[in-house]
Amino acid sequence: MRTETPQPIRLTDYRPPAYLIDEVHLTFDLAPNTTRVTARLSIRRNGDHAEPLVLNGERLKPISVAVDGRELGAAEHSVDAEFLTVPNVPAAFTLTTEVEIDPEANKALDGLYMSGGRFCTQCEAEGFRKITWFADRPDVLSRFTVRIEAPKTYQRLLSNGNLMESGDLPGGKRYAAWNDPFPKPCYLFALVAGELDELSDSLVTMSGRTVDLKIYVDPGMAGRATYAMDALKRSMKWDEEAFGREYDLDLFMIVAVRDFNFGAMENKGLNIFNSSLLLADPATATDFDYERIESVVAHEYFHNWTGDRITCRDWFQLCLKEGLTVFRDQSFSADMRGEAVQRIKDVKALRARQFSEDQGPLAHPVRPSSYLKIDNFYTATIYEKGAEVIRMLKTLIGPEKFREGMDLYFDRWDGHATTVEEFIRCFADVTGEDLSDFFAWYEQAGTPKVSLVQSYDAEARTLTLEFSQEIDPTSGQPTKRPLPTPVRIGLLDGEGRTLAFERDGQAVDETVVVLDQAKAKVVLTGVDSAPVVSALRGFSAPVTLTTDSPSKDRYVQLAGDPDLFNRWESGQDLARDLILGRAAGKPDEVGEERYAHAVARALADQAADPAFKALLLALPSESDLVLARQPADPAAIHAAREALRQRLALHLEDDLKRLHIGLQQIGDFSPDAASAGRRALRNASLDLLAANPRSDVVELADGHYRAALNMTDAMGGLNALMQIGGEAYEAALADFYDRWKTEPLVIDKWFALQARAPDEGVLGRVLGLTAHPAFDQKNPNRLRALVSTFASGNPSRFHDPSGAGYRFLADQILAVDGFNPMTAARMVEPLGGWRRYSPELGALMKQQLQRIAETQGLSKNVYELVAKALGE
Ligand code: B3K
Ligand code: ZN
Repeated sequence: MRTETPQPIRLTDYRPPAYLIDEVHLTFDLAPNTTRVTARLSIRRNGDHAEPLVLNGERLKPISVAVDGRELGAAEHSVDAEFLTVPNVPAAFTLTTEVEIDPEANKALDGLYMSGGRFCTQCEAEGFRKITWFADRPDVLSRFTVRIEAPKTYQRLLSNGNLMESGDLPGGKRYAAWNDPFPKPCYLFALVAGELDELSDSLVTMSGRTVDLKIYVDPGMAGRATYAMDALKRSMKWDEEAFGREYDLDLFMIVAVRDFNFGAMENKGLNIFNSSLLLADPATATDFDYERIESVVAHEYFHNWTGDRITCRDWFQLCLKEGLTVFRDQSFSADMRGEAVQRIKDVKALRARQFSEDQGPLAHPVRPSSYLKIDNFYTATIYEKGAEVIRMLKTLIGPEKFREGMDLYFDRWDGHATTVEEFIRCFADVTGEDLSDFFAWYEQAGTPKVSLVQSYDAEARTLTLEFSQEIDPTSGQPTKRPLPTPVRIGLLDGEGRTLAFERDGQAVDETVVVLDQAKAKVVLTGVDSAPVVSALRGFSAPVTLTTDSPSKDRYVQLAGDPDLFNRWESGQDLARDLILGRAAGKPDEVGEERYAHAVARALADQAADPAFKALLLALPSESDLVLARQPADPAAIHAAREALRQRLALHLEDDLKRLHIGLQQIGDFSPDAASAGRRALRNASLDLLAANPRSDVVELADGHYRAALNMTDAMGGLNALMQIGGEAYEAALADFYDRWKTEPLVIDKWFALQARAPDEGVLGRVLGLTAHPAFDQKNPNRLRALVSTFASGNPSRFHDPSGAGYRFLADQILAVDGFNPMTAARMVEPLGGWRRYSPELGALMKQQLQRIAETQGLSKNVYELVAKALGE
């Protein structure tokens, strides 16, 4: 165990900065092991008191410190592992510092580091302090001028803003000077240097300005950036139309790098992307990759306003930029790809990641009130639940008032760092409503449990809906108050037709009931027949809903609820109950047949979108099912889910084979949503057929793999073979590796696929793969592809009763923590939910957490998560 317990940072301790830094001049003399950084900062006191100047700085080799041109002696300043302190400074002055850093040795991938022989940076949240001494906090906004000097081999020298000049220097070197006219916090600083190919384009903005657009990628890869460029242009137009937001600089650049701790980063004017979220062509990227690229390119671009022009006062306000920007990218994707399908995918992701977080020791509010390492708070709660809160706000006040509030926010806070309170105040101001109750959504952790009891009075033609709401205690929040929750409701008759009704005397097809107390009763009138209640349409609030509807109502909904989200949801509910029943030793064979029959009918619906049908065909994932019943038994869930898949495969065999043939690609590949939807349905059909491992199915899967004209289909075939295992699978795996061994992003898929295999030998295979020459623990994409896919994506094998899966994960976490704490910490989550499993499994998981906690020299990042998981 660590000897000193790290102290948390608290929201209530926020103090405005003692000093502001208006201008920053940085000079980088780049060399892989000895980069010299000279910083000239114009600093002024913020307030009346003369306080010591304290700047953050870590892993810096000090060279010199000068105030107003005079170098300070040893007695005039001090440097420790975290800070530079200058006790006496004037009210306004220039501080000039020189430090040396070693980007090549930086395997933590924050600050300035090297990836593939190129220099690149990642500064959010606290990486800038590893580049130079600075007030590394988001409420210090400065104008940056950056000069980069480097040997000529580093052909491109990039930083934020506009290029001022560039040219040759003596000694075989070059330089470039950049200026960013928009004041920004240092977490948005970026620098890239190296050999890169450029894809360039331009766009005329709403006010008629031409913006140059450039995407930089590994040499030879420019052709794979065309989809990202297209997505960027669509995002820029969309933000103009949907939010009135225009791009502000003359140049917008994106750079793709291979070694990156997460997805991408919104540095002002110079976004840096994990190459997996930027590069795509039909041969190497799946439709899922295309979809993610579109949404992440949009997300980072949208940050230009929600994040860069208006930023966070402190890191507790992270959801101010992240939740809001996720909401914006989800809205964009819905417009690009269809609202219902997008909503279903977003809700699936929310449940898989955020609901599980809420059920575990790491549950925290959308705006947390304390942390040890802010890096650990880039969570599904901040991002995905943060987006849900904005969505509810829009539902509650309506789209016009929402837009008015957003306009006011942009107007009022442009150029500032602000808080969630101030954001909400904009909506209170435009509506005249008191939104203080709503604010509790930001402060209270946990997923509300809403239950609904319905009673119909045929004589009075009334439907009474009785709601109750409760939230389980979470760490540090033993009691909860009710949250204002919008529940969108429609009614169907027994045949599945929309049943109109009256609410407060008005005839309507749909209504929103707002629950603002622990209990609420609503009477709908003019209800002509016993209704099927379609509640929480479009997943109007991030809650779990239980109703007293009989399963026959779910079948009516599955057959034709006009709300496609609820149509899909009713199928998932039916499947979940059947699987959990079987896992608990109570199989319902009649129910399973009935379900298979209903799915067949839904598949036959000619009006339905193939992408939607593909979602209908997929059963709830094992990870979702594990969350639904506790203590969870992953092996029993796996077996029960497979049994239902087999029944579906048998029952639907002819339909699935017909779809498989009928949806074959005709003509050229197109990544658009409609074509992707057809591929999704075709691959989902094959996936289900593979539940029945007969030789004709093996042949079908093998043929599918070998005939694939794109990566989506190749992975579809390989995935079906992987489920069945055996010779055909091994041969296809070898073929795939051989074919793609020079393509890192494709080889990541090869590793990940093997980690998801259901067979008993999978852990042995995964262990073997850690010794494969292509495995590289230092590359986060590769590491996650193998280790995190196994731990999170293969519950029945990860939770092997021997505890070997847990031991493997703990070994990996400890090894990675030695050089990349941020990424190591992101691997802890699968062990964190140990209380949800049987006492035997839970004890083995806990044992590994304890082993990690007792390791000497553990990073704060891993320590925080492990300590929380152990309940310390
Ligand atoms: N803002 C970055 C995430 C930074 C994560 C730092 N640990 C990307 C994004 O959310 O857009
Ligand atoms: Zn973001």
